[in-house]
Amino acid sequence: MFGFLKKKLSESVERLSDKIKKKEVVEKVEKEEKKKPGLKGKIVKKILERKVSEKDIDSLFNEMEVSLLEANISLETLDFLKKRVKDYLAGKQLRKGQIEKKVRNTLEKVLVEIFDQGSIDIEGVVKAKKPVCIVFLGFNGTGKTTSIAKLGKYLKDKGYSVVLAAGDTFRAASIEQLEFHGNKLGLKVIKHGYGSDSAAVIYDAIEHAKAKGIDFVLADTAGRSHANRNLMDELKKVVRVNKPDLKILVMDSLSGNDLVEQARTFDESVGIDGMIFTKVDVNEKGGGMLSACFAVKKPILFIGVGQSYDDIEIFDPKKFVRDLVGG
Ligand SMILES: Nc1nc2c(ncn2[C@@H]2O[C@H](COP(=O)(O)OP(=O)(O)OP(=O)(O)O)[C@@H](O)[C@H]2O)c(=O)[nH]1
Ligand SMILES: [Mg+2]
Repeated sequence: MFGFLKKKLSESVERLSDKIKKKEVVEKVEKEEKKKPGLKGKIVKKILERKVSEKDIDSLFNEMEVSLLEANISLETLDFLKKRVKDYLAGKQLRKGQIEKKVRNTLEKVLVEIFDQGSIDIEGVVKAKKPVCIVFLGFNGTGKTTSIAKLGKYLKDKGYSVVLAAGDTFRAASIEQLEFHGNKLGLKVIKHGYGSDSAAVIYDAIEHAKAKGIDFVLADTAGRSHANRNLMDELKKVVRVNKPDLKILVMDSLSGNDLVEQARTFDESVGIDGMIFTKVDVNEKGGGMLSACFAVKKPILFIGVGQSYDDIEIFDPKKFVRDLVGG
C-alpha cells in the first residue's frame, strides 16, 4: 500500500540529505584554500558537521512540490510540512554520517504530528456508558456498511454484545446487505422498511439495546453528498434525535483530493468525532488521507485493508508513519 507516496517521501529524504551533504564539500574546499594556521580544528569540525539552511529546505520543497501534489498531498498540508521541517532542522548542525537518518526522523515526526489527532478508546466509552451508539456516515460507496460489519465482528470477538441498525432506508438492497452481514456474524439487525425514517430505526435499535443490556449499537446510514440537501437534513435529524456517542465519517482513501472537501463538509454539517479510511490495501497515493487529517484534525478510528471481516487495523499513527517513511 501507498507505494507511490512512500517513493516520493523517500526521494524527499534523499534529496534533502544530498543538498546538505553537497554543501559540506564546498565548505571544505573554501576553508582549505585559506590555509590559515589554527584553523585546522575548525575545518575538521566543519567537515564532520553541516548546517542545514532554510534555503536547503525551500529548494527541496520546490523540487518535490509537483510529486507531492501528485500523491494527493494538499497545498496547505505541504506548507505545514515545510514549516515544521524548518522548525526542526533549519540552522541545525548535523553530523556527517547522520544527515539522512536525521532528515528521515524529522519527516517522520512531522507526519506523526498530522496523523496523531488523539485516539478513540471505544472500549473505554462502553465502560462509562451503555449502550454506545456509533453512527457511520459518509459519501456513497465509501465502505460504511462493510466497516460496520468489520467493527461488529471485532467487538463481538472481544466479548461485547452488538446490535446493528439498518439506518440506510434509501439505497436499494441496503437493508438486505446489512442483514447478510448480520446473519453471517450472528448479530441482530433492527430494521424498518425502505423509505422509512432513518432516525426512527436507529432510535429503535438504541431502545432494543437498552432493554437487552447490549453494549454497542452500530448504525448504518445512506451514502450522501453534501450537495444532497434532503439527505443531509436527514442526517442532521439522525444526530438530533439519537445524540450518538460517536459520529464516524467513513471515507474511501482512493478518493484522493476529494477527501479534504468530504471531511470538511461532513464535519461542518454534523460534527464528526473520528474517521475511518477504507481501501487502504489498494491505495498507492495516500496523501489525501494525510490532507484530510490535517484539514479536520480528527482521529482515525481504524483503516480498512481488504474486503474480509478481519481486514481492519486499529490505526496507530506512529506505526503507520514508520511504515510510510521507512528507514
Ligand atoms: N479493497 C477494499 N474494499 C473495500 C474496503 N471496504 C469496503 N470495500 C468495498 O467497497 C465496496 C462498497 O462498500 P460498502 O460497505 O457497500 O459501502 P457503503 O459506503 O456502505 O456504500 P453505500 O451504502 O452505497 O453508500 C464493497 O465492494 C466493499 O467490499 C476495504 O477496506 N478494502
Ligand atoms: Mg451502505
